[in-house]
Amino acid sequence: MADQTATSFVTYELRGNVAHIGLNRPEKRNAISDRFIEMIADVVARAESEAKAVVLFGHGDHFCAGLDLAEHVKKTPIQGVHGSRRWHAVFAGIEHGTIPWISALHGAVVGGGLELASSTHIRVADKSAFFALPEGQRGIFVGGGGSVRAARLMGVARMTDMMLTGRVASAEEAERWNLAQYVVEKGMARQKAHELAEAAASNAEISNYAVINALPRIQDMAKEDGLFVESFIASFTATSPEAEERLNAFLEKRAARLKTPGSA
Ligand code: 1HE
Repeated sequence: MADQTATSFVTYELRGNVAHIGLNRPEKRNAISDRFIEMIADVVARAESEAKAVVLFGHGDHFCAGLDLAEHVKKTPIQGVHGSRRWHAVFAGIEHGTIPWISALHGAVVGGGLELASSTHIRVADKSAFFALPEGQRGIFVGGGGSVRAARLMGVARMTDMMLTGRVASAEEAERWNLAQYVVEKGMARQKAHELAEAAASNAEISNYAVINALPRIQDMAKEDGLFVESFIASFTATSPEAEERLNAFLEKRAARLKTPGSA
């Protein structure tokens, strides 16, 4: 049956300045229905108003099994277009919002679940995570931004292979393919994501905003245009009051030094 319950499909908890947002429809493997996508839209807005970073995770044994297929079978073509465009808008609110999102992935990261993860800024997979795009097997196509975001992360050749053959990638393969930036032991993804979120939350807000909003746009520009825009963003951020304080803190030896890889 499609989604008709009154339960909330998301949990929201503020841990310091990091919002933990949980996909919470485990009995349907966190499959995303129309109602569910609106609940995600609500928590995106809430997190932006009170957090400095977000950890996104799934309750139950899986991150997300993608689109709610039970609901999808009843849609007309134009309803399908509107549904896909709504996913685009909500996921764009994550990708080009104001704060960094770190996804903690386990179990199925499948179809629309991979599209959702691809709209976050850093992906942490635990060793139970598996990645697939079974749209071809279901007779449909990606509709949550996957042809743009997931293809850019892993490359169109790998995505074509996944979609044509139903190839399922392990966490380790996903890391090699750039679908995940970290692989951790089973059950540890949320903790690792929280550590990364805290680190990102401690940056200057203006730098995070530039990383989230300027970096992906510059990738879409011609080289000379990208370099030109970069100079303006570099100057704008470097002359901000936040930068002045942070640069002085470094010069006056009040700021922590970089840790070398492997040091505690
Ligand atoms: C669902 C969905 C779903 C599970 N929509 N109901 N996504 C897929 O093609 C993935 C489909 N799901 C699976 O392959 C498996 O469910 C899992 C590998 C993710 C998990 O397996 P398992 O054995 O733990 O669970 P299950 O027994 O298959 O599913 C439990 C219930 O969740 C069951 O319902 P029940 O009423 O029989 O208990 C399933 O029907 C239900 N369920 N996944 C609806 N996706 C914007 S375009 C994006 C396009 C896509 O995302 S296409 C990919 C869709």
